Amino acid sequence: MRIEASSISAQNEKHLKVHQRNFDFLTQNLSEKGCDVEQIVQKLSNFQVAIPSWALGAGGTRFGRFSFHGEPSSLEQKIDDVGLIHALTQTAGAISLHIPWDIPSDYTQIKQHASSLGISFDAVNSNTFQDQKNAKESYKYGSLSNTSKNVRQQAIDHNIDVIKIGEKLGSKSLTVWLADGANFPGQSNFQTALQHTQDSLKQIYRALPEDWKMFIEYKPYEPNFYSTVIQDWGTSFMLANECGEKAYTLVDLGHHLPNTNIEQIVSTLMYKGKLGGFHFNDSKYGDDDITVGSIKPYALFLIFNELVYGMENNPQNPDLAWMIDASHNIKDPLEDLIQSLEAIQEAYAKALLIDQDALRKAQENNDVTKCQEMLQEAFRTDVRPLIQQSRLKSNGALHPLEVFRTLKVREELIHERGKNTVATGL
Ligand code: PSV
Ligand code: MN
Repeated sequence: MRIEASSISAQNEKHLKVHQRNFDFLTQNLSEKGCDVEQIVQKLSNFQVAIPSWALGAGGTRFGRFSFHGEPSSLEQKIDDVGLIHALTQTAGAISLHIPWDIPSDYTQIKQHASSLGISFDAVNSNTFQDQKNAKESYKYGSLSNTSKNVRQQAIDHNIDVIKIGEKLGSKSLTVWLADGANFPGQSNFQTALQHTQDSLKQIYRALPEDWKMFIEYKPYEPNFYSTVIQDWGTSFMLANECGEKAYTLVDLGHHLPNTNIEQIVSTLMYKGKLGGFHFNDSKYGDDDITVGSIKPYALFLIFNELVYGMENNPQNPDLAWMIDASHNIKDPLEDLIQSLEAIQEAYAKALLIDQDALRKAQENNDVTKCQEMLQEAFRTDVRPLIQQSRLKSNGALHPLEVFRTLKVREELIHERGKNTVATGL
């Protein structure tokens, strides 16, 4: 199924008058405060977030999995799903593949298919947290950190294969997330595990094409519950520095212990030019992978405030790779992803309202009350007309979720694909 621009604009017709009124009202208010509304709308239009191929099927938990039917059962269909989200939101122009879940059989055809939908290939992700069928070695006790040289070599080779697959697709980065760690005290020698991981990452780094980046993700716990080799941003940062200038830290919002000040981590990494990418999701307790902005929208806004500051003031930091990394246990993944994209755009738009120079001045003067007021004033502004305007300009939907339902997208997908298809992924 494809959604034509004409059916989106027909749906937009119904809301145009109200949208114009809201947008004009907000534009006037913001302009009086010195905001450049046109520039903000342009920045929102330019902002693209990759959709992970593994988030298009039902996620499930270790207790069960409930299908919502019509899941994509091939890479082509996963790209179709991202195409649907992108047609509606104009914000999801890329897909991030996980290997070996998504190995293309015909590269030329898959590239043509993606580009016909305006979709490019973002970071490729390696998988050394599961054993693959017929694999010689097992990752039960780790991959890049394993005590066995043969296991480490298999994991290194896999990452190099993933780079080769990504090259054929036009990807420009590799994301490495390791489940390596220990479940019990005493199980692992921390220093040896770290040393092995560093050596293995350096070997993968050497295979990286000139114009590629390597992103090193960290996570405090799960699936190992006592220790994780790359447990925090400091370890990732240290490893990225050891590897070289093309290696960066990747921040996944769910990979922090409760109440961690993620905005400060973001700021430190950008200051050092080492923040490479971002995985968006939200959580209440752990790596819950739920809809972005559903639990802590203010924290997300504070993170975006630092990102905006960094994007304007840290030329030493490269452009960031944005991706949603969520799991959909009970909601339709496409609806959930649309909600996440909206929440990301909202936090970004609110952060763009902050007058960074004025904030700096208030900070220099230690005017704490004013600093807080400035942030909260921006956060309390309803910026949705700005996001809608940016979508309208790019032929997206004013109300993507409503159009998704009005056009009966899920029903159509079930009709095309059948009820019991299952997407690859976790
Ligand atoms: C791990 O929890 C993670 O966030 C990594 O990004 C993985 O690649 C992804 O989830 C999918 O398992
Ligand atoms: Mn992640």
